[in-house]
Amino acid sequence: MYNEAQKRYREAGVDTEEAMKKCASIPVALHCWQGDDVTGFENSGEALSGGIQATGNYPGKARNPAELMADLDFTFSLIPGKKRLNLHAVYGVSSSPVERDRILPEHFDPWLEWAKKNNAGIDFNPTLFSHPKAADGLTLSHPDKDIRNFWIRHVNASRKISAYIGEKQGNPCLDNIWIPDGLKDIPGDRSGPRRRLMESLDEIFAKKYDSKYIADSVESKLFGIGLESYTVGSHEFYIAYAAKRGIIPLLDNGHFHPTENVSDKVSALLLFFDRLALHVTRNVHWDSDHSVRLDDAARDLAREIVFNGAERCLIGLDYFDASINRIAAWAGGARNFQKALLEALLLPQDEFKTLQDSGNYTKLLVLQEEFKILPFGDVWEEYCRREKAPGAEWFDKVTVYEQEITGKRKG
Ligand code: RNT
Ligand code: ZN
Repeated sequence: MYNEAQKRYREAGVDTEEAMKKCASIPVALHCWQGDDVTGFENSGEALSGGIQATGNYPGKARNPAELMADLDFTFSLIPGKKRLNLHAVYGVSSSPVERDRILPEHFDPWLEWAKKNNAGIDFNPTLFSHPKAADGLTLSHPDKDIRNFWIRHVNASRKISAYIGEKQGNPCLDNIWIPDGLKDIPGDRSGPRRRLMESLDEIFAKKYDSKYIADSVESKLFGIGLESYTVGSHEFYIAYAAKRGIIPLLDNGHFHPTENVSDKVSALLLFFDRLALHVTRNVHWDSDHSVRLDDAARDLAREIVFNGAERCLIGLDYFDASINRIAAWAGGARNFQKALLEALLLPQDEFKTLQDSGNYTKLLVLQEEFKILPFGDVWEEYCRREKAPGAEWFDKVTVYEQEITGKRKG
């Protein structure tokens, strides 16, 4: 089947071998927080806050580091391609409770060990939500300087951890700052909180680290639940901030109006930024964080990543669905984005460009449609086989894991 598919693609001017090789080299970071609904290991009893929500109560979520690591071992085994692990600061491992501004690199040593075993790099995020000091939806832009300082100390501690991880693993750890800050209703002052956020970030980034160890990014947002009228860290705020200060912008495709094409932003931003970070998710009417499907949004985004230089894009997944088997949501979404990348690598980019530049829009349209029905599935199965990842039978494995492990977890 693969040989036949290879022939069909070759006739269409595309090398399947090269596409598979390239696909296997593009790192995609898996977010640890799909395994436990963004709970983390603080055991503080704080509910998830910050205007984000994991809906559903499907049984079997990971309750401690050992369970989350076991689930991740299994999930990684279901996904082809080069993988990284994306951690949040509340996933530190410690025998006693640690305040957010006191977290230390050593709390993440168990994760470094895990990553080494799994041959994966680690990325990191400070956690500025699900905490009493973020209860009113304001952190780095809070009018109270003591609260701002607390969160500045937390982000400082996080960047120190990221640099430590980067040094240990021998490649930069992406440290992504997302804050929930916003207001439910129409602000009386839109400028003040933004100025305070800018000043907090400037204080944070005054501390310089070697770019061999850490890559800093800032993630914008449109709105949060309960914070619908105003978002301090809006798209314009962060694009301008990142451009002026030499920081990487991070686009989460759930953080834009549903009719906006995030894929279209990639080529524009990569003309002005060296690198672009991405959170890949699926927004259903709002920032709902559904597991990624192989839909047009995912395909278009993958195509722009591939066409504009995947090595300049730092790809991470970001969704948290608690209404279905969490591992199926995790691995299924990752597999779907892998499919989108492989599909994009199987397109004749140069030919598309030539057709466009010579004004042959008729053939450009026809060809793009024809490529949709080439035997992609056979190349995908071959890619999975070579990557020692399961093909279509991956879900049978999830079912067994559920019967034997996650299904037996109570509470
Ligand atoms: C929230 C942002 C952010 C979080 C994670 C948990 O809207 O997308 O990236 O999802 O940090
Ligand atoms: Zn995100």
